[in-house]
Amino acid sequence: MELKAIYECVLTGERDQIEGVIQRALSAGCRPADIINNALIRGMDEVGRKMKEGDMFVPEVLMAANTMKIGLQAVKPLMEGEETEAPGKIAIGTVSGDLHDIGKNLVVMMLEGAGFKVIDLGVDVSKDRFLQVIEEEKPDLIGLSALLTTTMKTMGETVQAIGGKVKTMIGGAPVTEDFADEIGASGYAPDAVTAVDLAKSLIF
Ligand code: B12
Repeated sequence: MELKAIYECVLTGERDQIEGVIQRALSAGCRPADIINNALIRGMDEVGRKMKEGDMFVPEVLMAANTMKIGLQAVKPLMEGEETEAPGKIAIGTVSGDLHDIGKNLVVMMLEGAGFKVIDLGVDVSKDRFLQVIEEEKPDLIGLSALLTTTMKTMGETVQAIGGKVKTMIGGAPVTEDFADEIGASGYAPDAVTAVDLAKSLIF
């Protein structure tokens, strides 16, 4: 019931309502992970379907996306601090030309929740910026996100430019394991939970 209300809020872009609805769900005993996976992400999936079918357009999608962001912020404090010792440093960003950041933010949140130190480079991150961060921050791992078929190309170029300097993990809706092999990325994860396991396996 409560999860359905959160899902509806994302779908209709009710950004003023989402926090209250989430608080009610938490008070009713819903787990933060369920709120993320079974309400927020499901809502965004449905938004994606509607966008594809031409039932929703960019302004409405943007409202839904903002609502999702506020929702994620409300659950974030509850996901942190499960582990204490930082298992590694990860720099992550959405590649050049791509402004989608909801999935990337979710990955950041889960990695932080798992104790990693995360440098969030934001969106539209150029190849040179990734290289600069590798030089300056010496991360153990680089994460790259792409949501457009056009920016998958940029992702490939970026991974190739990074070469063997640091391991790379990639993700985003159009990205696949095969694509990761094709561009020479160290690993691919389909979602934020798997991204944490992947990061651990790549760093250790
Ligand atoms: C929200 C959204 C937008 C919002 C973005 C808001 C924001 N701040 O992110 C706005 C309205 C701005 C937008 C704009 C555009 N969008 Co848009 N958008 C979407 C939508 C509906 C949802 C994306 C999303 O947030 N999903 C929810 C998150 C949780 O899922 P996710 O991103 O896949 O992330 C998960 C995994 O992929 C993985 N992951 C993600 N990143 C990473 C990184 C690593 C390292 C790892 C390991 C894992 C990982 O973990 C995440 C969590 O589980 C998708 C549809 C879809 N189904 O994907 C279209 C979609 C991606 N958009 C699309 C398009 C075409 C556009 C525009 C070109 C539209 C336009 N005409 O202007 C612009 C492009 C702007 C740009 N230059 O980037 C198309 C892309 C088509 C294609 N094949 O390239 C899609 C698929 C819609 C469609 N069906 O047509 N969009």
